[in-house]
Amino acid sequence: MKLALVGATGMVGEVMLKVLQERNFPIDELLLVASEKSVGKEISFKGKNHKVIGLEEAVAAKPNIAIFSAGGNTSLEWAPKFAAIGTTVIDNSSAWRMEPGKKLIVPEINAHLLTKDDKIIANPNCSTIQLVMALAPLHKKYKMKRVVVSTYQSVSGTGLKAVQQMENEMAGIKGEMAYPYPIHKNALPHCDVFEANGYTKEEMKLAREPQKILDDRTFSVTATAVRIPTAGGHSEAVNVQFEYDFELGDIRRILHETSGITVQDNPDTNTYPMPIYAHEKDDVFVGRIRRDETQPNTLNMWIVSDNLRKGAATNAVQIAEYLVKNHLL
Ligand code: 2RA
Repeated sequence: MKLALVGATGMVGEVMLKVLQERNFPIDELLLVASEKSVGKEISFKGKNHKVIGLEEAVAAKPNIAIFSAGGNTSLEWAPKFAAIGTTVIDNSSAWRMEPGKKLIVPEINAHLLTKDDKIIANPNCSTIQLVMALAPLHKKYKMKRVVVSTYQSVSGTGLKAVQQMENEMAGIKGEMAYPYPIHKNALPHCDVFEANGYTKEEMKLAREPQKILDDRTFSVTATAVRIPTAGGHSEAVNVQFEYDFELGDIRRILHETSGITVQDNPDTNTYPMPIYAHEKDDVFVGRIRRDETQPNTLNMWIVSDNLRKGAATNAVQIAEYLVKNHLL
């Protein structure tokens, strides 16, 4: 198996290498790919140093799989070039997610849709993945009508520059700004750019991606995405109205029984998910499960997950594992 990691020098790329090693993904040859300015850099994987190469050289090497985490523009230009020579691309950017004919995959929910013909596969947005991981099994039984979600997103979702801004501000150092305002001791209701409808791109990803993943447009999602100065993961306060009424015990049972979900929910012992403890884990953690007494068939819950792992790297590697296991390459 020849695997190319495009965006190897970024935060997600770094986590991707960690996850590939932890899960012992079967790699005979690893190609670490980045922009020209990083070509020649050395990165260690499984105790062996690998020199970073450029995109032209990576395409010429004809990898079996190329996992991209290099931004939308690079994906739009280069994913088709890899696909054209038979490489299967798993892309972390938003470039292909809503493209008709491109599949948007969370393996626990819809990996069964994948075929040998899928040469560009989209990894959903991190805040979408943790949301649908918890909602999918509940939707199956109780049928969602409307979801209201407020996110509390880690600076790591923006990248290295944002983490550096937070650390500089905490240390009282003036440095480069990733955000229009200070992030230390602050909360920015502004993730990604604003669209004409007054929502941010991040909020519209949460409004659009779940319907494609669950293949159901009978429910709607409205979101407010907020950046907060944490480093461990994204948190979400979710209010979901169902078609049918539910028993809280059954909601908890369904979530307990869902692979990839850990329920942490006991007010008597102050047990609930927190990003500081979700950091570097692959599960999606759910707590604060309670009925919304203000309207029928409605549930509140709190969902936390490491946005760089299940929100990006681990989900992409799980897609690659599914392709290998089911001989779809
Ligand atoms: C963010 N989900 O958190 C976006 C991209 N990683 O900024």
